[in-house]
Amino acid sequence: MFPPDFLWGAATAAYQIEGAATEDGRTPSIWDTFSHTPGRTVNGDTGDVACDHYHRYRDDVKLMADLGLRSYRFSLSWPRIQPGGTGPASRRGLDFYRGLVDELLENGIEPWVTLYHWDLPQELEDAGGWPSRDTARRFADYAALAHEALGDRVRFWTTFNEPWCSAFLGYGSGAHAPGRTDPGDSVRAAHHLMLGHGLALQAIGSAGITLNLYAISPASSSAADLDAARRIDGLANRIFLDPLLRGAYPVDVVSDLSGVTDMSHVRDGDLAVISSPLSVLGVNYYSRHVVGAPVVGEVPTPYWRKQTCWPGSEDVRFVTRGLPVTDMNWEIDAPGLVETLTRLHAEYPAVPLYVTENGAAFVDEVVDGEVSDPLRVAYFDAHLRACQEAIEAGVPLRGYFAWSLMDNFEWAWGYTKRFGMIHVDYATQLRTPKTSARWYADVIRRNGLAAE
Ligand code: PNW
Repeated sequence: MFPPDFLWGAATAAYQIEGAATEDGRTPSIWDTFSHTPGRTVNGDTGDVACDHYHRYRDDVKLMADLGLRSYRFSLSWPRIQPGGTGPASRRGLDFYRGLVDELLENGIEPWVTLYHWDLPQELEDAGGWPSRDTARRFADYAALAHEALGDRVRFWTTFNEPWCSAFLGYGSGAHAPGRTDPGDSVRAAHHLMLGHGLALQAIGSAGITLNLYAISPASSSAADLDAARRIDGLANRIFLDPLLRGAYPVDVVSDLSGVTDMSHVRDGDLAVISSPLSVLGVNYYSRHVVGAPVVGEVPTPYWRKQTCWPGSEDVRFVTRGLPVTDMNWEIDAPGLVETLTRLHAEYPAVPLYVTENGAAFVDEVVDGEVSDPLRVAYFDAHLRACQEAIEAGVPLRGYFAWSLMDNFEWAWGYTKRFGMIHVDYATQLRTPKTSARWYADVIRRNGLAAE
C-alpha cells in the first residue's frame, strides 16, 4: 500500500500532444523549426497535429477520469501564451489552458503545470537562446504572466522539465531543438536554464523543478572506470542538483569542464537565486548509465550516448549490460530508481519528491480487439515496487506520474515510439486504452499493487 494521500498521475507535454501549431495566435517554437527541418526527426514527423489534444481536451479529460487519475501533469506552450516570447499574454492562448484546468478540476483531477517542456519561442532562440543570459529573464516574465492567469486554480507549479535535455541535447549533441552543437554553449545553457528557474520561482512565489536523473555505475571497480562514473554523475545529476539544492557548482565538475568553459558566465548572486527553496523536486527516471574509461577506437552509437552531450567528457564509454531493453533501447533497471531516490534523500536537503515521469516505449500488439502491452505493465509494476521500497526506507516520495497518458510525438523519434497507456491512431485520432491503462486504474483504486 502507498501513503493515503499519494498523488497518482499521468504526464504529457504541450508540443507532444496539442497540435494546432498555428492556431489562435501561437507562433513557432524551436521544435516547430527543428521538426520542419529535413533530416531532424524520423520520417520528418512534426507536432503540427500530434494528438490534436487542443481540440479534443474535453474527451481526453474524460479518459483521465475513467483512469481515476488524481493528478494530470501537462506543460504550457510558451509561444501559445506569449507569442514571440515577449510582450503581453495572449487571451486566446490562456483561454485554452483555463478551459483545460477547469475541466480537470470539475473531474476532481489536480492540475500539475510545467511551465517549460522544451518549446522555446523561435524569436528568443534567434536572439541567442538559452546560452544567452537574457533568455532567463524572458522566462521569468512569461512565468509571471502564466501564474497571474492560472495561479488561482493551479496548486502545483514546476518551472522546467529536464534542463539536461534542453542544454546538452539542444546545444551539445544537437539531437534536440535547436540542434546546435557547441560544448561551451551547452554549459552556458544549463546555467541560464537554472537561473531562469530561480528568477521564475521568485516571481511566482513557489515552484519546483523536474530533472531527469540517472543511477550511474562504473563498468568495473578500476580507478579509471570509477572516475568515468564520477564524471558522468557530475554532468547528468550533480551539475543541476548541487546549484539547486546546495547553492554551489560541484568543484570536480567545474574542473572537468575547464577545457570547455571558464564559467565566467556565472555572476555573483546567481547561485543564491538558483538555490531559492524548492516546493518539490520532480524526478524523471528511465534507466541507468553504466560507464567506463575510454577504449581507443570505440565509438558509442545511440544518440543519447553521443559524446557531444557530455562536454569535456566526450571520451567516456557507455556500456550495455545485455539487460532487457525498451523500444528506445534503454535498459530496464528498476533498482536504479530506488538508488536514485534514496541517494537524493541521503545526500541533499529534504524536499518533497515526486516521480514526475517514468514509463517505457514498446511495440504494442492488438489481441482480440484490445491493445495488449504486458511489457509496459511489467515495467510500471517493477518501478512502482521500487517507489514502495524507497518510501519504506524513509524517502519523502509523495506521488508518481506515468509517462505517458497517451502515445504522442516522441521528439526526434517522431511517432515511431509509443509510450502511452492510451493508444492513439493518428489517422483517425481514435483513443483506445491499453491493458496498462486498466491495470493502472486498478493500482490507483486500491492505492497499491496487488500481492506478488
Ligand atoms: C523525457 N535522454 O525525454 C521527456 O521529458 C519526455 O518528453 C519524453 O517523451 C520522455 O522522456 C521519453 O523520452 C527524454 O536521451 C529524452 O537521456 C531523452 C533522454 C532523456 C529523457
